[in-house]
Amino acid sequence: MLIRVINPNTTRSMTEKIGASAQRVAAPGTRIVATNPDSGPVSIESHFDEAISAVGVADEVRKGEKEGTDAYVIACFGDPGLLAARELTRAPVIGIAEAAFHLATMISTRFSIVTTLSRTGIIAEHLLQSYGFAHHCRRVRAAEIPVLDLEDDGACALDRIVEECRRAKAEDNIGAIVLGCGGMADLADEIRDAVGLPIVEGVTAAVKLAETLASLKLGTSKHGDLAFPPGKRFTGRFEHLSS
Ligand code: 2AL
Repeated sequence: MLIRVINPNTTRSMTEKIGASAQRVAAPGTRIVATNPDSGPVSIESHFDEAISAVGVADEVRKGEKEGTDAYVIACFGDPGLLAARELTRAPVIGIAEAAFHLATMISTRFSIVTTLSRTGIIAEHLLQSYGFAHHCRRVRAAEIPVLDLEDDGACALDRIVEECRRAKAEDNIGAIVLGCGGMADLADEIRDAVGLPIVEGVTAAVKLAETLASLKLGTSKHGDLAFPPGKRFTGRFEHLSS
């Protein structure tokens, strides 16, 4: 089985870390290809960053279609371009936020999210609402870490995330914590051991769900709104998308 794990930002070190975490939980026989767009923001911390990155995610799905990809993972916590990506393939496409929300509700009645920056918290809140998980989430918390600090050993990111998770455990009356950034993919075990709660991490959750859907031959429905987009002419820098 071939799973393409797309890091929507263009920071290669983060893509490699995400790929290693994905491969660590993958079943024997699953091959992970971890990629990121050639162009776009180095980190995704705003609605603008998300909008630009969604074009890169679509490009990565189009590349994956030429390689016989069995399932895709979008490894950014805003799930940028998720529905557009689903339109481009028959394979399942899983966003790390939706994967984490689903698994968290199966092991707890209430969870909190610990994400990077307060301003990206609103993106998680919108997703909770649109996916129907708002009632399951007590609180969206931020450790106030810029995304690229997760790539910097000197930034004490782990300590700050652990501190925020401990506050969530003490104050939120929750059973589990969802980590709110693809760049936290390698931290779940250490955080769980330090905090003493189940820690749901989206990249690993999404890989296991992607394997499950692909092995059950459950691909993206092409009946209705997720059918391939209608062919049409694109202009200017998107002319190559014309069909
Ligand atoms: C993210 C993420 O997962 N990757 C990135 O660049 N920005 N989202 C976030 N809330 O920090």
